[in-house]
Amino acid sequence: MKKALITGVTGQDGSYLAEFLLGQGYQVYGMRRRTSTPNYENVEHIKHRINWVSGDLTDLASLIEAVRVSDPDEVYNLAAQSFVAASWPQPLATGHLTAISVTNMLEAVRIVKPTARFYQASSSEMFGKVIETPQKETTPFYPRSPYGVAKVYGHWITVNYRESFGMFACSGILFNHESPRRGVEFVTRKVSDGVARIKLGLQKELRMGNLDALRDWGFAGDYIKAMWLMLQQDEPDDFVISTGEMHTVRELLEVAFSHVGLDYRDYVVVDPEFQRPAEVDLLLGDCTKAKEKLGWTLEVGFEQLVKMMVDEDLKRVRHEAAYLHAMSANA
Ligand code: NDP
Ligand code: GDR
Repeated sequence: MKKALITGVTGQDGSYLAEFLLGQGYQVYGMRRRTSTPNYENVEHIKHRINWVSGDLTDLASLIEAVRVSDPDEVYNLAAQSFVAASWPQPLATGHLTAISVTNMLEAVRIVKPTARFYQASSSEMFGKVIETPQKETTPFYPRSPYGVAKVYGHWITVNYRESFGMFACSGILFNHESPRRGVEFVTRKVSDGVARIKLGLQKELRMGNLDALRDWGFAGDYIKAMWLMLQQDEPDDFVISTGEMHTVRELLEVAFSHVGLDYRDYVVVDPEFQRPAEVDLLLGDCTKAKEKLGWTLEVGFEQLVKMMVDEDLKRVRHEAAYLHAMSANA
């Protein structure tokens, strides 16, 4: 039985990846950090099947121990400060968690189990300012946020450990991918949650930032398969993973609101609070290399993804509202 260690297992991608690897017959070790209130929302259904190890990205000793205890064949390094907008008010924390901690994790693997295969969660945010479209593995980086800058470091240190120490280390340059498990501050989930609340009469408006931003949005459940495929190859390499289709935030709003019979223009308010100091105007990926070398394919398209997210939020918000109603009736 193969063993995999996942950092960031409680997050969106980690939860789908853990599910997938369990389905492939892996023994899954999930690293979690200590928090005052444990957060298992995304992994509640598989919690008892995961071997839990504690560790924090910023604490090398804990990472060494996590690798020692799990003795993994594969390590998926997904943990990070992943919210771009938070990286301006917290640039140093983002640097520690999203950049330097990649070296911590690589060091833990190099010291304890250098033969383990290593996946680094790199990002299309590294491309940032448009230099070339569509963006592929050879497109130069020009990050536009402290988060993007940190991810560039994570990418190059992964490549460097591969070249310096012969480690099987891959960097997956993934474009935006979403799901009902997406954090609620990210734009797709903010919209699906907002639409559900407005539809159910619990919210009157949705305050948004730049509606003209263009993104290449895919489904997280498809993207985690690409991570696994990268670690099954004969040679380590870096791959762009994307849909090759882009849409504006405005189109996202149109699809989401019209799915419940509403017009977004009646509810959306543009609020400067959600504009970024420097924006990435456009991301569009070319994943020809992944299709050809990994045989990776997409299953869920943009509209299907948005509707799935709205439907799931409608169910959840309805359930929460019914619970609150019952509580107030009993009070
Ligand atoms: P999430 O924000 O959903 O998950 C982040 C995870 O990192 C959580 O499990 C979080 O734990 C964990 N984490 C944060 N800080 C620490 C720490 N100090 N020690 C240990 N664990 C920590 O991110 P996603 O699942 O969306 O993304 C996964 C990775 O892929 C990230 O590195 C992200 O930057 C990258 N990425 C994501 C893309 C996307 O579109 N989703 C695209 C490209 C790259 P906790 O639950 O305790 O907060
Ligand atoms: P992003 O995702 O920054 O691309 O990073 P996010 O969903 O936060 O923003 C996408 C685009 O939407 C615009 N936008 C808004 N964004 C948010 N969050 N809230 C708003 O109200 C809003 N209005 C407009 C943004 O300006 C932006 O252009 C995600 C993260 O998962 C990263 O970890 C990952 O590396 C990249 O995707 C690829």
